[in-house]
Amino acid sequence: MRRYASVTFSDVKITGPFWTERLDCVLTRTIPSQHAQLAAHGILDSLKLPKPVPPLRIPRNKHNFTTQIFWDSDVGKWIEAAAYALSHRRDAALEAQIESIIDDLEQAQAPDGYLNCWYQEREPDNRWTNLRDNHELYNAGHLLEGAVAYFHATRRDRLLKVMMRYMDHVAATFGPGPGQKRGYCGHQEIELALVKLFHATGIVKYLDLASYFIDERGAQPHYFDLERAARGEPVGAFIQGTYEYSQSHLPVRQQTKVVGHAVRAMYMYTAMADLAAEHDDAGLKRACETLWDDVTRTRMYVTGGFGPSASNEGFTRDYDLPNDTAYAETCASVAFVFWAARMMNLDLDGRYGDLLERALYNNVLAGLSRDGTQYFYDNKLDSDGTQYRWDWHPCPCCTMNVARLIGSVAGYFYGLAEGEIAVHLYGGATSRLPVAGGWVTLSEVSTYPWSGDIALTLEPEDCVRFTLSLRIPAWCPAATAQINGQAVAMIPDKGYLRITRDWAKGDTVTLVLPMRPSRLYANPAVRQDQGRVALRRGPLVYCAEAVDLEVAPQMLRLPAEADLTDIWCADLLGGIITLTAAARKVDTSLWEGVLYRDHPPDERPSPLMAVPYYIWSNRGSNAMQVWLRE
Ligand code: FUB
Ligand code: ZN
Repeated sequence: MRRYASVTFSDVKITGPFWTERLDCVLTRTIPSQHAQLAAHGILDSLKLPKPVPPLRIPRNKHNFTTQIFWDSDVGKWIEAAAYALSHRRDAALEAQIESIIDDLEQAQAPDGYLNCWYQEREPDNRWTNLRDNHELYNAGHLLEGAVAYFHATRRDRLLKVMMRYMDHVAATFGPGPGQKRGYCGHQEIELALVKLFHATGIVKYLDLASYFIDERGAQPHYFDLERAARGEPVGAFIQGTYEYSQSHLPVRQQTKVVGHAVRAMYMYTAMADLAAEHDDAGLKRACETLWDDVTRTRMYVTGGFGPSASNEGFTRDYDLPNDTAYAETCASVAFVFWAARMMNLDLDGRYGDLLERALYNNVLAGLSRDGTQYFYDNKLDSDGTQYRWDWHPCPCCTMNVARLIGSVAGYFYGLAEGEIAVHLYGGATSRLPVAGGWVTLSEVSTYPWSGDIALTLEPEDCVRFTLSLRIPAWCPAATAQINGQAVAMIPDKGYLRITRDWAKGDTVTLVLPMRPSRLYANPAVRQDQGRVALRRGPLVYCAEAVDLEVAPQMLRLPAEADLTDIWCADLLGGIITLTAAARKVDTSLWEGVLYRDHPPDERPSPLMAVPYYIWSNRGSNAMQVWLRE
């Protein structure tokens, strides 16, 4: 069933200014600073076993839980991000840091292959006794992704071998066979990692284990019930008290609503889409499509954020998308990008690329400061100015997630199928791609997302016939294209312009995706957005920040008839396009000491300037709003 395969990031060179700047920042600033933070917070030290058990660094909460239990995952994610950096540019000092961590992990690994620094240090007798809460397999999944990425980047397989020994242990422990535990993790992640391990090694056992974990989830008798009873705990006495939280309330094929913890959900859907492709499993694909429609039609922020609620870090009700309390965890949008990429491989449908792009350019990028060292965990769409990015977090999951996605962003640009190259993302990239039995070098030059003028040059080794499929974003109804200066009929097929011809050296395709500032409105059922408007230009959603206004954005109104103008500001925030309009501000002068009056406030003219959402909060504490009163 898998019709398209992603072109791995290391086979695509980013050349455009937007992503080059973000990538350089992550490689030169974010990854080194994260290593320093991991060291400063005792996380690297926690890998050094055996040793006397030190005091907890992160105190337990009222559920007796500490996020320190998943420190191994932070290490795994950092190794993965660092491995992407090495694929771009080898760096002896960075490799030495990774090798030193591998020394510790190799040393820590138990003779039977088990490897979990928390359990081995603090609860050696409690292995695999609380899969529901304690992230044992989640930690393994992230270490595994790190190992696979490091192997791809360097061909060094020491960590990969450690993790294969561990996965052999996991495969022997879990499964439907006699004496095996019929368990799976309360925080999905290992499933998608095992698919990567299968791809790296070709060993089917790892794919089978991923399938087992996905298929067993939600089966009765419920494993988490059995495990709880074995621990002697009362029913329902756990952090969320519901299996929706971990999407284990039903077998995955029966799930039709996106519920619970958003990151868990997105990692699980990613693995489901992977397995649908691997096994040609139409039922699993259908489940993915149903869940995709559900979340993107009723539960997604305009910025590509997911999960409005802090209390479960996840989903609530349809159309419940509060702006000032939005959780919209950075990790959830990163994981949504993973899922969308898998869906693009199952089916070349522009809706996947459109929303991948929406999440990537907005909620994901907002998670990292311009200087690459500060982060948002939750991504509000309305702020009174009290939120600011932080340097680190007691639960630093989002930091390495945003780093690993930006470090590998080139891997989302292209897809390959029999006789076809699909271009999903634009922004300036070059790649040498295998197609129709030969090789073609494809160069795409653009300053996307600032301009939609895109120039593609094809250099096949020999003249060759294949299809070049170009995503035409749904926000762009007026796209045009030319081949060697001749207009092409614009008849996109499910969001892609598919051009089949004999391609020769030096052929050029010019694609123009006009980007005009435009207005977006939410379904009236989103009560928080009624009477409000959001602004966008191309893939970017905009917001108003107080620093650019005469008043806080909450005191502004953008009349429906106001024209929007886009302006390139070379000296602002490294060069961005701002949107401006003649807006109206509330006149507060008659409201001094008055709470209620019998007529509304007067308004005065006031200019609006809006900046891309992803770049907000880079100029100090600052009120901000995405959905403006109209
Ligand atoms: O539980 C591990 C990670 O920490 C989750 O994915 C995030 O939501 C945060 O809770
Ligand atoms: Zn996170």
